Amino acid sequence: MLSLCNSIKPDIMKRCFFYAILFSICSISTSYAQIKALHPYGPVPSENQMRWQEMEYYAFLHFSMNTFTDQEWGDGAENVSLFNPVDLDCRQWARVCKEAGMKGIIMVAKHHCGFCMWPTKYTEFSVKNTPWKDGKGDVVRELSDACKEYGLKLGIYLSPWDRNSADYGRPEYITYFRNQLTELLTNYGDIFEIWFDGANGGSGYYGGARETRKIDRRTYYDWGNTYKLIRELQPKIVIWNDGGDRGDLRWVGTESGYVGETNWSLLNAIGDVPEDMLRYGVENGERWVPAEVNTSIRPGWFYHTNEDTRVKKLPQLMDLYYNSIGRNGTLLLNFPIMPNGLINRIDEGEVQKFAAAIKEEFAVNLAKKMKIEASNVRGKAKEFDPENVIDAKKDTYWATDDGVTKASLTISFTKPTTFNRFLVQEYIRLGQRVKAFTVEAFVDGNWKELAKQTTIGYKRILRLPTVRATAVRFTIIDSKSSPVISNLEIYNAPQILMAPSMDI
Ligand code: FUL
Repeated sequence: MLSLCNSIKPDIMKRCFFYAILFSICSISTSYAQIKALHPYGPVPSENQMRWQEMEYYAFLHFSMNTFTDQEWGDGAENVSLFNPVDLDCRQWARVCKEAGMKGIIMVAKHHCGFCMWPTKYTEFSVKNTPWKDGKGDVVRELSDACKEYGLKLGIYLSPWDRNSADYGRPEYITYFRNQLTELLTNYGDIFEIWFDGANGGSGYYGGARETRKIDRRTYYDWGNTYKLIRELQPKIVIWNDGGDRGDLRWVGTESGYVGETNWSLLNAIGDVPEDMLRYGVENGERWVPAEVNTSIRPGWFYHTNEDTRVKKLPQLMDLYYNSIGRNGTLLLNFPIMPNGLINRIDEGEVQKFAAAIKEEFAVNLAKKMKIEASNVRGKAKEFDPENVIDAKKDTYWATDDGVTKASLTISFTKPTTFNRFLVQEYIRLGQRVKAFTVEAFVDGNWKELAKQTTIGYKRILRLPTVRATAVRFTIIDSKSSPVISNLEIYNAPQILMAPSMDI
């Protein structure tokens, strides 16, 4: 018996030892996995919204019958023979936009007057009955070709309100509207964004009826089924809609060119969206609906000669940039096309200066290759190392342990360094989390607060007073959950000096 025990014992002991090792390996790796796992917090962007957000800056082009009648809104009774842009050159539009650093163009294919810039099968009120190219022209086709040539994405503005159509206000119009959408989303390649303006119903020509027609903007267009059609035809599209149904993107409640400093990319799934929600988003909103800032380089959306002296200049364009892209929004900047079919040289000149200034401001990232330390690193893991915010890779990030919603990153310069811009990005694929943060500079042995701000989101850029410092401290003082920061940059932007100008 004893000899039997003796012979079993070493075997049992070996097994016990083996299981003990296995158990400890398992528990170590489980707790490591627990530390590491970082789950999305709240709503997150779709792939389409992500692709769109990364475009940052793109153009709007307003060109229609209004261009020839010197109006902002046509009533739908315009004479088509007025449309004759003799020098029309969509390659010029694309070149100007490309040189401006834009990533795409959204063109007005149909404004409220109902005039169609492509030879649609469904109405006579289109380019096909104009003197331009003897009715053989197609502005959407020409722009789509030019965008392909210049590597730009194409977007379409199709006004739901149609002041020309005899059917507007009746169920038949919805079929007409969807037929037009189908043409536009089938025949011109990939469309990155579709834009449905909020102006809906009122007085108009309406096939000669010349009356006022009211619709219920929530129910009339049956947006649910229209969206289904759009997504079938263009699976990669994003929908902008200010007309009664939540699309993928939101208006910011103003056309003056800014979104709130606090800007959550969230809204509630249903319910009214008052102006302050458009401006700031909703902190605990149930859906990801990011902000697009739309504005024109001139006071009007359409071209008016008398606005040639009122084109936005560099300081205004810079404000636009920081108040849109710098506040977790995108910038949709409009060029009115002239009756000859070209973008005005003044607009081109201003936007080129703007592009050059942006390039100059963001030329040298002073945070690159500097020493960076964090007050907390999730699981002390390499995967969440603070170095990730200065590695120029958009899919790596710094994150903190669960429950740590207050944390800082300190960047030490190798020598005293002058700077005045701070850029920071959250890794929004895991949700928008940061609620408040500060930026401080280490000047003459003391920390000096340069800014105290709220949200970050996809990108936040701060214009700071110019300081000379040996270190910068970025502190998240409040966050919905562990902050996840993917990028941080520091710049010293040159001062913009403007020659005094006189409006004639
Ligand atoms: C507005 C429209 O009524 C304007 O004419 C312009 O198209 C602008 C972008 O949206 O609401």
